[in-house]
Amino acid sequence: MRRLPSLNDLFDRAAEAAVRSAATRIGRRRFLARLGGFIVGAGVIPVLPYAKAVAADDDERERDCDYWRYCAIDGNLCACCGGSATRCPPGSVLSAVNWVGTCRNDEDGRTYLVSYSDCCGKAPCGRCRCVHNLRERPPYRMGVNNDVNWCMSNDSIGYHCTIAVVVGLAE
Ligand code: ABN
Repeated sequence: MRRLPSLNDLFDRAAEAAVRSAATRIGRRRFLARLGGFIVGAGVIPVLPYAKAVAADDDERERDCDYWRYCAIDGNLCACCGGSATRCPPGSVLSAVNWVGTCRNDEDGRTYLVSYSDCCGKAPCGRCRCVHNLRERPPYRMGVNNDVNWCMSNDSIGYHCTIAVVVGLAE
């Protein structure tokens, strides 16, 4: 009695036929190039959701006012305004001057110098207002006071939001 082909056999035959036909139609070199692309692509695609998940975690941390880098911030988090903790949103410009804080990162127990800059030249973002005054000094020491619109030093003085860039270890 003749055995019915299994699903695996059918897949094997279909794949073989497709590969043979592609190899004769497009030539060996181009076929091998496409096969290489397919293999690399197939390896990368399963990684994408993971990479996205990691990026989403980072985004979420950067929108949280209690994120360690924001220990001396006073402003609206640019991460909630189309930018990130370190990047001004499109259409806004970094302030020419900024202020600094020293923040402890509980993950590694070390203290870092963090530079805060305002992003300017666009209507106020208004989202994620975040105010911490750790080690803030009175306004006569302006570089270590955060209750100032640092866009005043720019051509376009409108305040949009604030970013926090780690400059280095404070110790
Ligand atoms: N540096 C943030 C900010 C902007 C305007 C007013 C107060 C504080």
